[in-house]
Amino acid sequence: MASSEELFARARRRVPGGVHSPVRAFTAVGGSPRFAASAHGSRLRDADGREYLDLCMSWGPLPLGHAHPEVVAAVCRAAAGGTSFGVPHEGEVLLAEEICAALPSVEMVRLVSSGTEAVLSALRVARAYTGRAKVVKFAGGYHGHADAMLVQAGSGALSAGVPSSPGVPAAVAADTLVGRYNDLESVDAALAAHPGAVAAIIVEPVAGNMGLVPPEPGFLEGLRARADAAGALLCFDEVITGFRLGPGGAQVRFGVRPDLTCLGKVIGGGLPIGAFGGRRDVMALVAPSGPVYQAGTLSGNPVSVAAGLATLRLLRAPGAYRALEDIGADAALRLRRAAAAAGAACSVAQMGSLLTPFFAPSAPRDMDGAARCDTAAYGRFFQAMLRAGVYLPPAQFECAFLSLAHGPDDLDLLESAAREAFAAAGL
Ligand code: KE4
Repeated sequence: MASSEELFARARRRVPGGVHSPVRAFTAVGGSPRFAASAHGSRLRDADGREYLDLCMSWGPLPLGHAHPEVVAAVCRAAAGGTSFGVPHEGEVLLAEEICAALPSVEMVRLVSSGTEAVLSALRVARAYTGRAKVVKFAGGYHGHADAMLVQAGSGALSAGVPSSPGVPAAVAADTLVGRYNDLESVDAALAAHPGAVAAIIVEPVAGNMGLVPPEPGFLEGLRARADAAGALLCFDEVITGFRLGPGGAQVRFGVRPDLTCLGKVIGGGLPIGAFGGRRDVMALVAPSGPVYQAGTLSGNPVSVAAGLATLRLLRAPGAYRALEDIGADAALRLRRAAAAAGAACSVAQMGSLLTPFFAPSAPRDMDGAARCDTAAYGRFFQAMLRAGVYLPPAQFECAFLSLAHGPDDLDLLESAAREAFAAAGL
């Protein structure tokens, strides 16, 4: 196999930035991206034969770890029976039933092929249901790359310095109102400025695209009350948190019932998927039961669905979610211990199997706080961890993901690598 450097050079000739998704390009951390050769469990092997402890884990779809044998077997079985039908099949019914059983707020659901597609579809049906055009999102919130969501977006849009992307028409951006995460007064201001005009409030119930920023007590409940008072729908973007922060995602963990939910990542077990769902009276508007058009050649793809069903089944094993919580807490403890030993200004935010080491005296509560982090320090830490054999998300404004495949030896490696990296990076 060609080396990462060779592959990156070839890729840059044919692919914008040499990658198929910007966050992979190491823009925020410097250096050249590693090209994967294979991955198993908690480990990623690159084209140069180097093995890393993986804490990016494909950005969230793999709570069981890479290439879980039962997921791979389910994928192989499904593929051998047909990789795509373009015709309804049992698997898509089973996955829809499983999502609705796990998420009480989701009475009906439509499968799609990405989180972006789930969000853009959910917002379309919210606009149709309310007859309104405007949507409230939050600075640093990332909901995929649909035009309306590339306004003060997080994740790669932020890391690449284009939170509000060129190419999004001003008329579209004008319908996207931006609040401050954990700041209900900012939502009041947006709603008051546009009375009767807001179709939906869309939020990551636990923000993962500024780095990990949990909701402060009362924030989600406050959004619920404000959506009700304004006649707007509340949409939880649970593409990261769905089936990760418990079988009921963040909405069950925090006890706040949205009108619409967007899912992705985990429900596809590492294969392309997304889903949007919610109240039956809202989803009934979606074609062909209603007039809101939404479609997809590969929606409900049998191979993606098989991987998702196998993943959700394994997550239902007794103690699986408890173990995910414990692994995440242990990983955060190790990083905090290493930072303290180094006297590094690094604050580790953690919830369940999500965590972010913020290079700041305290973990942020919103995008302004995240923006004050020392992203250059994160870059040095990332590179030092890479040299020590640990692959973190290549950007400060992202979450690290743990999995059931991350065992005690992995966490020991994480801690020893972090001690080395804090020292080596002069942090
Ligand atoms: P996709 O279209 O990438 O499947 O999902 C978009 C999306 C929607 N909502 C949330 C909360 C998300 O985190 C995402 C995608 N997450 C990023 C990582 N922060 C995916 C990685 C990438 O863009 O390559």
